[in-house]
Amino acid sequence: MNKPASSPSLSPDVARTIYRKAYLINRTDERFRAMLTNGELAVAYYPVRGHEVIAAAAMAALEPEDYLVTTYRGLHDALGKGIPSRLLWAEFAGKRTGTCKGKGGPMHITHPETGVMVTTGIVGSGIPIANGLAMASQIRGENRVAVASFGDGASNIGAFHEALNMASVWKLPVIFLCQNNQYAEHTTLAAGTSVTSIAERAGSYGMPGVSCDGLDPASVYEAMSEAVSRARAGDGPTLLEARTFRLLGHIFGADYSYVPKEDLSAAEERASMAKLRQWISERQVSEADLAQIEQEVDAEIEEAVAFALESESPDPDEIRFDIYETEQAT
Ligand SMILES: Cc1ncc(C[n+]2csc(CCOP(=O)(O)OP(=O)(O)O)c2C)c(N)n1
Ligand SMILES: [Mg+2]
Repeated sequence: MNKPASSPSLSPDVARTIYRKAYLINRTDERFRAMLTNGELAVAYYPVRGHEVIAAAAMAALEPEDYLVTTYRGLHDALGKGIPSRLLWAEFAGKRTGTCKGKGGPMHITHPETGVMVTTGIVGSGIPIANGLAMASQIRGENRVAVASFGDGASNIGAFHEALNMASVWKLPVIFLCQNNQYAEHTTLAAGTSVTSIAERAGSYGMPGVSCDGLDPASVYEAMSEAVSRARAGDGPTLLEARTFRLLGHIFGADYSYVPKEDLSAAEERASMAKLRQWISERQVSEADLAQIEQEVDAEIEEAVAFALESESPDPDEIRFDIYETEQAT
């Protein structure tokens, strides 16, 4: 089932929220890459350019207490879900003030207060974990939904198929959000995946499969809102595919000359932030509102960067603490 393109039903408030999130993600990603280029930070980083709208619009359809499990390419999801910038930056910089006291780094962001429960570097491994969170919510009667965010490549992993089957049998309140960016590392979708639309795979598990345009805020927001309502009503899971294009290499600094130039420039044009800004301004969001959002977000990032840089690194003596339950810092 394909979702229609933009609908005018998205309210100005939601449009404002989506723009704030998308702008924050875009600027954070840009600032981070600049700092890696300048040598101010040295850490493995998976750029999220091209994924801003998916995270901003999908997470805008959730409540703060809903759960999220994401991946190594997860900065956009974590920020979209509402993780505080300064805690995220401090963790990315490996500082003790970060979400995981600097011991997790970018691939292991966890912040239960905003529902960011797990970030994994093992492809596909977060999907069954989201099932577990959804099951906990179902057993406790909490009405929270769980979102598993993953890539197109992850839909070829066994854990994806096992998790979709069980979620459907148990009618779990879970949404499988596949961010299809057309590449899994250096492998194209066509070279490694038996279907052209990941949403088609839902049919094998008796759940709705929806494909939306990941560069269109209304398409993502509406598809996600529908999946959330279904989960909250006790009607079970949805596989939601959001189509986009990975605009940079798999990991920061990697060569991506294998990506056809014409595909890249077409996607860059569609994913332009100026285009998103224009789209938002047509939803009764004034120029003054947009400028204020940008100013506030820019200040938030600068404050978070300063906080991360000024914070202390963890003491090497605590390396085993907070890993095993029995070995805690006193
Ligand atoms: C189980 C497992 N196999 C292989 C890898 C190496 N690996 C890291 S990212 C990646 C590609 C995943 O592609 P996709 O799911 O489309 O996510 P994307 O990076 O495009 O967001 C692979 C194969 C891994 N981390 N885990
Ligand atoms: Mg991919």
